[in-house]
Amino acid sequence: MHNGTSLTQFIIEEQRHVAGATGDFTSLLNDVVTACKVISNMVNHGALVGVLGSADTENVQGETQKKMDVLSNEVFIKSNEWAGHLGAMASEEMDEIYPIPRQYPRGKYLLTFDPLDGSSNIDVNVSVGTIFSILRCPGGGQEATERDFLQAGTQQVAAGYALYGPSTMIVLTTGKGVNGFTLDQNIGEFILTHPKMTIPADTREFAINASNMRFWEPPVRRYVQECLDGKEGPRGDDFNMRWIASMVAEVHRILTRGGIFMYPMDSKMKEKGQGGKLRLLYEANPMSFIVEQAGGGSITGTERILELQPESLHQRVPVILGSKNEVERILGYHQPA
Ligand code: AHM
Ligand code: MG
Repeated sequence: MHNGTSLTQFIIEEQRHVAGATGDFTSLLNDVVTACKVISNMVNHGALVGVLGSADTENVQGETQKKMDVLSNEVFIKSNEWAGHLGAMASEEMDEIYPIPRQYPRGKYLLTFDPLDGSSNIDVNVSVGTIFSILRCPGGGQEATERDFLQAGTQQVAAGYALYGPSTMIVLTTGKGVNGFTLDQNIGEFILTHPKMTIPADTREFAINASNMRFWEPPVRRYVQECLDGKEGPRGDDFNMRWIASMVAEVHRILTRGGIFMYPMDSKMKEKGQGGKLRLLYEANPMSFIVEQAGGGSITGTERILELQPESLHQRVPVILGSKNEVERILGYHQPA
């Protein structure tokens, strides 16, 4: 039994330091946390409650949806549409934005989310997660449009993820550092277990899907080759490699012990006219906000992700994030000689 600070208490205490805070934001975060608890419970019960497998539908990106993708999306909508804090929501699993239905009051925030990231892992019982980002709605939220969502990542009010792993965790930033909370299943509360998470600036561990190696651009090839060359190579040290194919689990490892995560631009994506693999508004931006708040870096290769001006709701970008010195090295490799 843990007697520490609960996530609810933590958010309320943070709100006390914000002049003029109405409690709206605190209440919105609480609803997001509730949604994550419900998803955690479904993920946990898996095959026992018949939630594994394909839904036989496709999302806007042409990816086959898992049952749990669809269910998690519904959970997020139901938990967050009624309370009057939001103007609209946007999700990986919905083609268009979801304006708050007329029977509910509308509020001043926008919520974007990937309800079940890494869902290719769900059927094989490997960690998955939820990623979310909260923005202010420019027009106050009454008639929110897709354009209102197209804000640079630097404008995020809060970002977080839930990791459904051996334990369920929520990691959160409101722009004042990063804190991690673990779900105590006995009392149904998230408890602050990882205060002030920071990413070591140096690392000897990298994560990339090496099956794409033949498509990589020269700077990423060079970086990975130098890691693989180990002690005898230019880095003068041996490196370790991991690839979980769940960005949430990957970022969580990096927040815990450092590392670098890459889903870079490659020639295969270029040919298809695709800007990258991961989506800017509900994957790259919230993760970049968290990583930077923990002292790490996050770039496309040539640019800071948080400064990109989004052009569309489901825009994809290349992502290279993690330990600061490694991110800077890779940025350097992308500069013209
Ligand atoms: P998803 O949102 O459809 O689950 O896709 C995002 C996931 C990330 O979590 C992960 O880093 C990546 O896709 C894995 O891609 P790949 O299967 O190419 O290794
Ligand atoms: Mg995703």
